[in-house]
Amino acid sequence: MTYQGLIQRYGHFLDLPAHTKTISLLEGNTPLIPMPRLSAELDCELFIKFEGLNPTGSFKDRGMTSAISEAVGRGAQTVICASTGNTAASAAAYAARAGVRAIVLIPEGKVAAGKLAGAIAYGAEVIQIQGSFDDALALVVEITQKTPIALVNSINPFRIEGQKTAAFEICDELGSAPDWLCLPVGNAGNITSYWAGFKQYQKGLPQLLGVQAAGAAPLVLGQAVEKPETIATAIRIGRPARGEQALAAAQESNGKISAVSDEQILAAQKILAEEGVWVEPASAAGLAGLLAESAVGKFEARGRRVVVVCTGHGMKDPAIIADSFAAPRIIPASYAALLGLIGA
Ligand code: AN7
Repeated sequence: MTYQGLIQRYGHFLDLPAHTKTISLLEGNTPLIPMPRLSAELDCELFIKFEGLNPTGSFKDRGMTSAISEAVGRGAQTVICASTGNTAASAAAYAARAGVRAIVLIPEGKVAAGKLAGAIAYGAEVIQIQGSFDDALALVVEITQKTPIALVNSINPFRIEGQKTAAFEICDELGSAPDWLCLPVGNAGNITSYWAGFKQYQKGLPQLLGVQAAGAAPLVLGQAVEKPETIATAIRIGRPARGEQALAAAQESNGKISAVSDEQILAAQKILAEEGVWVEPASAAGLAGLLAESAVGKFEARGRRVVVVCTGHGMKDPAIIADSFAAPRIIPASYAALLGLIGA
């Protein structure tokens, strides 16, 4: 059967109202990529769920197909979200597809180039807020309580419904849930969705390792972070809307929420790229957390099946790479110069 997107494939598992009008860009169906080198190093069976291969380059498309389909089905003319970037691009694309207006609020100067460009390309009205993601989220919550504008942040329960499908796909592909699922945590919608998805699908439950950036780790510190800071701008969030649910999921699964430094995140990004998978910094947090747990011996890797969720594509944030590497060398367009440079 031709692939028709997540609502078509898993709609019977999703709690969506009858008025839902499917808006799809054939999201989901992302590969579970085996990582033989990392597996050998950690003595486990490690896979990357590469969510960067969704239509707008991040996992957000799973929840956006469902949230926009519901909103449009009940007649919404305008949708709005606060975003560190990926939600903005995704909301913009699905709103464009549906022919409705999209407004996105982003923290000033802190959104990676590929995300901002995406939101603009898809035709969203992009507004920078002199504040953090958390400030922007408070604003969109207020305006959607007072006007008919539809909220498409992951506070919206239909976002969670759509994002459950990633857990379904992993179970379908492996035949059962993995032993461990490692993923970045920002506003905590995704970890909440995975846990709900695994519980519903009844193919076993993984232990969850949710990973925050050390400079934006309210769930590890046990309190909100007023001025979150991390190079992983996607998860630069100090007051996760679904923080309680994330903590409950980690605990129920006998897993944990941990924090890693920006250096650990960048190191994990490099390790993934060296095995052919380029992800944005936030998306490397899951692996960074796994490596940190393994190093202190808390993670019993041997023989385990581990899925690391890489939430967004490396192309979202080209500056992170471009800023830290020397520009490619320049030579005259001559064979001699080429041979002289590379040796042979
Ligand atoms: C690549 O786009 O919050 O814990 O506004 O872009 O479900 O928030 C993005 C979050 C992980 C964290 N990886 O997911 C937004 C936004 C990437 C992300 C997360 C985000 P949640």
